[in-house]
Amino acid sequence: MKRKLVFATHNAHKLDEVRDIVKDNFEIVSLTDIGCFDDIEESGSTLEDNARIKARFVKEKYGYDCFGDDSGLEVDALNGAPGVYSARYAGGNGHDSEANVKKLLHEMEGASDRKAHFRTVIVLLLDGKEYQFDGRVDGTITSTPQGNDGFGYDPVFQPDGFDKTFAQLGMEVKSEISHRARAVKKLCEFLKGF
Ligand code: ITT
Repeated sequence: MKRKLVFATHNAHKLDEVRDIVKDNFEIVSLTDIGCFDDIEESGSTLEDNARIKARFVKEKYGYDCFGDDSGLEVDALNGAPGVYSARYAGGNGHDSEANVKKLLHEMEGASDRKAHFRTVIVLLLDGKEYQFDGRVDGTITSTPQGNDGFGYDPVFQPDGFDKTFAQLGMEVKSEISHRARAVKKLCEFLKGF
């Protein structure tokens, strides 16, 4: 029987991306699947802190082995913003992707350096120990949104080596080269030993 591991997220897109990569020895379940609807406050000032907060919350309250992740878009010309604030860049409760993208394009008006990267940090709590994995993908911010796949900043992020955005390239490419895919691959390599 597959061993159950909680991915501390409600984000169905992220869950699909991870399940696509971890196919073998673990059954990945979400916060929704375990009935956790608490508002886990992502109060850390780094991606690492937030990933740890999510994983520890689940372990402490529900007892499951668990991993939490946090990702963000870090733009060179904006000194690494929106970074840890990527989900709520445009304010409010966050997760308004259209507003976030609009604000990003506004902040970058006239910028000649359009280099950016997505970064993911995963914190895994397994058998009483804590482990950390990270992944990064470099690219540029386009001047207008293009494509309908994916989520968040995908319509304006063009990974290096491609002439289309993540939202045009879709899951097939994303599950190979995305920040999350790279961090999850490291996680999977590690999990194979269990
Ligand atoms: P959780 O419920 O797991 O917290 P989330 O949507 O907040 O889901 P993350 O913390 O991983 O997701 O990422 C924060 C934000 O960074 C996310 O809302 C997007 O705006 C952006 N982001 C992260 N990964 C992305 C990706 O693969 N493509 C586009 N935008 C991404």
